[in-house]
Amino acid sequence: MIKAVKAEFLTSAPSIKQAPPPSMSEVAFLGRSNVGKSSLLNALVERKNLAKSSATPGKTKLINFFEVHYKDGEAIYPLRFVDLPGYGYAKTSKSIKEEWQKNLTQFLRQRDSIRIFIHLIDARHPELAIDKSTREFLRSIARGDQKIIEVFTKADKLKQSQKAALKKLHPDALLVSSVDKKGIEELKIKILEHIFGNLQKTDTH
Ligand SMILES: Nc1nc2c(ncn2[C@@H]2O[C@H](COP(=O)(O)OP(=O)(O)O)[C@@H](O)[C@H]2O)c(=O)[nH]1
Ligand SMILES: [Mg+2]
Repeated sequence: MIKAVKAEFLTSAPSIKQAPPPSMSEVAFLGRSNVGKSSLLNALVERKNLAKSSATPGKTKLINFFEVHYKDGEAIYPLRFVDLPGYGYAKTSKSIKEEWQKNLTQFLRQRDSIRIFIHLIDARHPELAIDKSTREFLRSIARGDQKIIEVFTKADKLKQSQKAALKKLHPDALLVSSVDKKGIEELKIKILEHIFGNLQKTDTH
């Protein structure tokens, strides 16, 4: 088991200019409002309320940074989680949306310390236009050392046959559930292996 031995909120920033110095490998999480991003972040660090589920989704347009240390056997893996504002929230005004689009795009393009983009997609609605354009956008900006991981959330809501169909269509994606914790360990492994290389599997019980 990979354990989060440290998980702390670091800071919030409204744009790349105010972001903390890019001194560590970062994992950026993005997806539509309500996709289950806060729940997934909490599940990944085994905390109940690190990433607070916001009462008014889409209102606080801040980039949140978390300092995370994973431990696997004797090895410690330090990294940062970057929680990006949920997009596609209907009640946000057009000008705020445009301003945010600009900030977010700039952040994603220019933040060199991002090693992984985690694109969250609701497993029940896998074909939304906004997710398709996000996929295209990420593919268009990702550098060679940056990995894109597509994660289908709320897998517990799908029947076995629906899960199989989704897997077939998206063989590289992960199906996860923050409710029954399925796929969480697998996602941790994918994250750590991309950033730190193959993990030592010496202490498998
Ligand atoms: N069934 C199920 N519901 C989930 C899951 N993850 C999140 N939710 C629910 O989806 C809603 C939005 O979750 P939240 O994590 O706040 O989404 P965010 O807006 O993307 O941060 C909440 O009502 C959660 O309880 C999941 O894995 N399974
Ligand atoms: Mg949230």
